[in-house]
Amino acid sequence: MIRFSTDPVVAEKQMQAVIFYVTTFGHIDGDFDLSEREFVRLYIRRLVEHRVDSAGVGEDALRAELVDKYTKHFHEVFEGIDRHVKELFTEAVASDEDQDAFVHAKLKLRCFEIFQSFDRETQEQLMEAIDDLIDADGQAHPAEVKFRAELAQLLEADLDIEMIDETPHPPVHVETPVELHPSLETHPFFDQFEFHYSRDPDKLQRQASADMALIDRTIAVIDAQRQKGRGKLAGKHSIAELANEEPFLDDFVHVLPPKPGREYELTVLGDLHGCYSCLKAAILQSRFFEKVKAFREDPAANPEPKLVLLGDYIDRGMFSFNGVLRSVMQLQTTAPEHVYALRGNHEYYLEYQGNVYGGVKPAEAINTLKPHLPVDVFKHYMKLFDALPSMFLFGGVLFVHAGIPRDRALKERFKDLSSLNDPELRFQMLWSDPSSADVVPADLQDQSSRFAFGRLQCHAFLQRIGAHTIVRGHEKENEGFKRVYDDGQILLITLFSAGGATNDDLPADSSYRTVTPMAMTLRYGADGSTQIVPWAIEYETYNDPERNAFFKSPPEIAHRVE
Ligand SMILES: [Mn+2]
Repeated sequence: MIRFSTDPVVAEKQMQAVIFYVTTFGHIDGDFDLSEREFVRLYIRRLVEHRVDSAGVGEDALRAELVDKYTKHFHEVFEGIDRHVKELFTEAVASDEDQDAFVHAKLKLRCFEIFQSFDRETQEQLMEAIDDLIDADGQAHPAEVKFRAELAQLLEADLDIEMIDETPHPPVHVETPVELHPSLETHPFFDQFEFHYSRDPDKLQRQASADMALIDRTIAVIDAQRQKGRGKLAGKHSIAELANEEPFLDDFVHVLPPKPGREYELTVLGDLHGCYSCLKAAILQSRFFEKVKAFREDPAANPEPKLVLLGDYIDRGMFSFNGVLRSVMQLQTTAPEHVYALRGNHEYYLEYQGNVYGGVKPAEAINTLKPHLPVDVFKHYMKLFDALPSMFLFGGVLFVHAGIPRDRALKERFKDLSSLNDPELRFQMLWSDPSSADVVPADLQDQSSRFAFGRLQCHAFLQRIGAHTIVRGHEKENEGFKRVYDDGQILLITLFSAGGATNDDLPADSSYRTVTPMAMTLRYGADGSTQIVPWAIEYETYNDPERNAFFKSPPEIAHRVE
C-alpha cells in the first residue's frame, strides 16, 4: 500500500490522485456500476485506515474517529470527481468521433496531469498503489494492465521542447473585472432581424432566402478582403516583420499591425452558442456603435474600435442562425473594417451524398431546422463556414477559437507564417485546449480531435510566430474569463460569452447555466501598452420582450437536440 507523505498537503494530493485514477479507470473499463463504486468506496476506507495507522495513532477511539472523518471526506472527493467525469460526457465532440473515445483521452490526460505534478519518487509510489489495486480483486484485467502501461509510458515520454531564447515579459496588463452598463435600451440595428422562424412553410422559405442572400453578401465582403491580402504571409517568420503593413486578410488569417501612436479598442467575445441576449447585451454594453460612429467622424481624436468574435455562434442556445449568426453577418457587412468574426469548431458542416451534417454532436441549430427547410439552405451555411477566417493577429496577440496545433503536425507542416493557412493546422486550432501540464506527450495528443497542449508547447508556438498572448474561447469556463497561463512569459486567456444561470436563450437543462458569461475589452495605447479588462455580460436586460422581440412570443419551431 502507498506510503503517504508526512506533509499533509502532499498526502491529501496523493489521496486525490489515487481516487482520480480509480474513478477514471472505472469509467474507462466500461460501465462504472454500483458494485464497482462500492469497491472504490471500500478501497478509499482501507487507504484512510492505512494512512491513520502509519501516522501511529494508537488509541482506538481516536483512530475510529479519524478514519470515519477522513473516509467521509474522501468519499465526497470521490463523488465530486465522479460527477465531473459524468459531465465530460456532455461535451461536444467531432461528429466522426465516439463520445467515449473523447472522454477516455480526456481522462488519460487528467491522470497524466495529476501524476506529473508529483516528483519521481512519489510517482513510483503511486504506480505501486495502482498495482496493489489491480491485484486487489485477485486478478489483473487486461484493460487495467493496458491503462497502467499507457500512463507509465506517458510519464516517461520525451518531453523536450525547443525554445528559441528568452522572451521579454508580455506588455499586457490584465485588470480586475469592471461593470459596464448599456447606454441604450436597444438599437434600431437589432430590430431588422428579431423574429422567429415561421411555422408557415412559404414564409419560412422566404426567411431562409433572405438569410441566404445575407450569407452571399458576407462571403463577398470576406472574398474582397482576401483578394487584397493574398500571399502577404509567405516567407514571413515573425509578426514583427509585418509591423509596417496596412491591415490585411491573407486567406484565413487576419493581420492588424497596430500603427505607432494610434489607439485601438477591441471588444472581444468568446463562444456565443445561440445566446442572442448575450451578443446584444455585449454590443450595447461596449457602446460599439457609438464608438464606430465617433471614430468615423474624427479618427484622429478617437481610438479605432474593433469587434472580435472568437467563433461558436451556433448550437446549444436557441437563437443560432436567426439570432446570433444573422446579427454577426449584419455587423460584418455593415462595418467590415471593424468586425473580425472568426470560425469556431461548431461552424463546420460536412456534405455526404447530397446531405449536410453538423460537424459536432449534438448539432442543435441544423437539427432544429432540417425537417423544415431544403438542403440548399444548409449548403449555404456550409459555404459561409468554409469562408470564415480562423485567426486574427493584433500585434503580439493571437485570437483564435481554441488553441495551437499538435506538435507532430507543426513539425511536419509549419514553414513560415503562411503555414497558419494550412487546412490541417487550422482545423486543429479549432479544437485544442490548454492543459495544466507543461507538456502533453504527442501520443496523448493523437488520441482525440479535442486534444490538449501544455504551457511550454504554447510558449514554443508563440515564440515561433513572434507573439506573446492567446485569447481563445472553446472551453466552457464557469468564470467566463480565465487566465490559464500567465507565467511572466506568455499569457493565455479563455473567454466564454454564452451561458447565464437564468438566461432564457438556453434550454432549461443546459449545462451552460453554470457559466457567468463574460466579455473583455483590449485597449492598445499610443505608447504600445496593452490593457485587458474583463466584464460580465448583462444578458438579463435582453431576456425582456420590451428590449428583445424574440421574447414577445414563443418560438414557432421547437428547439431540437437530435
Ligand atoms: Mn468550440
